[in-house]
Amino acid sequence: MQDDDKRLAAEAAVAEVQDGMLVGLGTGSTVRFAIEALGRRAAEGLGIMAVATSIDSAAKAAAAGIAVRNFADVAQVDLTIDGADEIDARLWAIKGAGGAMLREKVVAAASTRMVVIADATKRVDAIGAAALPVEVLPFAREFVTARLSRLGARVARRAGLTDNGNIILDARFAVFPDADTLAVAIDEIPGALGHGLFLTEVDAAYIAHDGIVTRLER
Ligand code: ABF
Repeated sequence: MQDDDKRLAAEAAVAEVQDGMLVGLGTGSTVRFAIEALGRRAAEGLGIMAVATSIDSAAKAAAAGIAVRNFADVAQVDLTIDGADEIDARLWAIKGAGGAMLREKVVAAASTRMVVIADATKRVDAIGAAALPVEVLPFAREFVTARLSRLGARVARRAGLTDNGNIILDARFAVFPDADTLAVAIDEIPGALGHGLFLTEVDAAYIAHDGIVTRLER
């Protein structure tokens, strides 16, 4: 059921893709459905290329028959389709449970339009219950942990490394601070390379619940 909703939301977003577009591909299980749907449209003759926000999504896109460009060669993307961990009515999102939020934010910022796809479990009244992931230069691990703690977070280091060779610290807040202030505060920590607060990037969201897709537009 949840997978059906992920697929419906993904297909609704893929319907926005037009011939000639450079499409940004997010990461995660919902995006996997978008990659499959986009692959089917490409097989039917839609002339698109893609950039991916993770090694995993790049591999899935190539396997689906989608031509994938190296994002390092790209300055602008037409439409990016990505998942989220939480999204609210303001189209504020927390992303990064999949660990790809730094590349996701770069690609989102490069995109003319950025669309989130999700099943209804991701739709919240106000973001903040999910852990907020912060990608951190390994060299700065304890320093950034201390700075995040000072902002009121309980901090846990996630196992493994990102596609960029960095670590992730998951920050949880008993009471979520003002999101704008928090985003600025984390942006200002040297060694914190990126975080999962997306407050300005999302232009629209397709949220599916029990087979019905709702579109939210900024
Ligand atoms: C990425 O994958 C993220 O930013 C988000 O953390 C996650 C969502 O994954 P899923 O669709 O599997 O819930 O989009």
